[in-house]
Amino acid sequence: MKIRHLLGALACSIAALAATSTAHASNYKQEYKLSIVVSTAFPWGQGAEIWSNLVRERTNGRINIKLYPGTSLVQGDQTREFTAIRQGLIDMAVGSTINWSPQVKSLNLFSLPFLMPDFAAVDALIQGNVGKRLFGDIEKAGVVPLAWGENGYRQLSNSKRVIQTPDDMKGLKLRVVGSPLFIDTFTALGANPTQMSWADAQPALATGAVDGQENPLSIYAGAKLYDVAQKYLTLWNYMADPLVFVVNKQVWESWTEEDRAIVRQAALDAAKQEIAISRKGVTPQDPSLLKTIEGHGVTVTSLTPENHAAFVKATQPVFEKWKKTIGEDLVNEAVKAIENRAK
Ligand code: X2X
Repeated sequence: MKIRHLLGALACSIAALAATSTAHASNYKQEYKLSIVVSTAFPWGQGAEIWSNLVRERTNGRINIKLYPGTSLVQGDQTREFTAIRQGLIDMAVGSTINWSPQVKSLNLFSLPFLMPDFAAVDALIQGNVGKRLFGDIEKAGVVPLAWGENGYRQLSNSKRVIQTPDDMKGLKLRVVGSPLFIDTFTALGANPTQMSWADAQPALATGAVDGQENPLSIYAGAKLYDVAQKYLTLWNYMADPLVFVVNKQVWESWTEEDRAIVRQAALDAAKQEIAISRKGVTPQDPSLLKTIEGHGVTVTSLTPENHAAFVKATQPVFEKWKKTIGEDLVNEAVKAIENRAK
């Protein structure tokens, strides 16, 4: 008797279990849309591809991700990407802090001019408590952040002249990305900044509608900007934009605990690889990408300590102004973390 009851109860709970797992499976979409600005020809897109492959393999195909480069799910308007993720028009993304900073103000932290002198400084922020606090802000804004990646140190290119000092920037028409902070920075330097999406930037450079732009070397080289007259390149390391691997909240909650753990770990693994790829060829130890760029007839200029100091000084008021928007406490913590970084 007892055993029969036991078996009966067991059968019931097995049936219940099976029911919940089919319920889960039927909640799952056939395909999850992942947004990125640039394709798999760039470290950024490769990071997204690694993530999606790891997830597909480790979930045995339960979670199937498709990449949408060119921010095509929002018609290329990268400043609308974050809102679209929150609303569920986009399921997942690997996005730049710059593009999401209109919605998550504290992400402007990384765009503060000359805050982060080197990769160790970037790491001190994203791998430390500052990174945790920023993930808290993204979460509060309704999106689930999983891992930090990297677009990279943004260098300045133009078609007109060598730039060594702020004076050299006078009147240059420069394409900048979608946070008002960039308009402030380039206005403070005497240039004439104009905000446009990456999709619009490339034709604008090709036709000479703008004289220059700023982007990591992987983007500059991958998009062959030396072929659209961007022959002067200044390495000034004025800022670097991290990438964030995220999932829409409802999508995240529709997955089983097991699958969430897989997606999170895959994001961490992919992001780690992506950071390594994005830093390749742009360090003193390995300048291979720089050499390739020089091979296309580009004049590459580095700043002397004096000229660097002149840029820092000219942009100091922008730093101070934006410190308030970002949060003084967060900026102070970031500055301290950078001072104490492992070198
Ligand atoms: O638009 C840009 O410059 C890019 C590709 O770097 C970003 O999306 C931030």
